[in-house]
Amino acid sequence: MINYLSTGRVRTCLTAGLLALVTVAGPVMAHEYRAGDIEVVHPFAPPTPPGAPMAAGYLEIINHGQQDERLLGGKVTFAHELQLHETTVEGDVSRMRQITDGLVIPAGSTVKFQPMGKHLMFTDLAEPLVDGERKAATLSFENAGELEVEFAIEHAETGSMDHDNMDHGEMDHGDMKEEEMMKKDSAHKHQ
Ligand SMILES: [Cu+2]
Repeated sequence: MINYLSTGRVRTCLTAGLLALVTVAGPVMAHEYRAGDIEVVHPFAPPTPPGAPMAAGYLEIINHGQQDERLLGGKVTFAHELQLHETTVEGDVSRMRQITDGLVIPAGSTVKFQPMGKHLMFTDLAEPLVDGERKAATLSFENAGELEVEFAIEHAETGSMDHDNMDHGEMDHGDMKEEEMMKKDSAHKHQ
């Protein structure tokens, strides 16, 4: 009904539906994987310049279960290691630390990996990540076990489901800062 359509809630749903169509129709398709109660949504990694020592990867993990899950880590063939990292910002200083004891995905929750937050780090890249390619990876979960996924190589803004111009600007900025930090931060060099 017309009154019904004019409510904010329905407009939001329609907008989301349109955006979903745009996402599916575009060159970059959302992709997802499932193992047990765990769903991995749209793993992606921004392209890297030739010779870059490492790359960041992002994804979303949904725990549909009643039990906490733990992401232990994973492996890839295009880099030496797949590490879990977290960026924290205190004042003007942002720091990255490696999460070595696994990352809890609480029951019924979604954990987003994104620029300037939790991210995956591929260390000692064997080859550059090229825009438009897909790279296979294996993620290891404590309960759900191993899950084969593919990372879409694409820029962060096209991987974002938040279709808001201001968010895009922040994400670009955040991504660049992170790349700069990756070059400078000796904690990120593989030993
Ligand atoms: Cu990092």
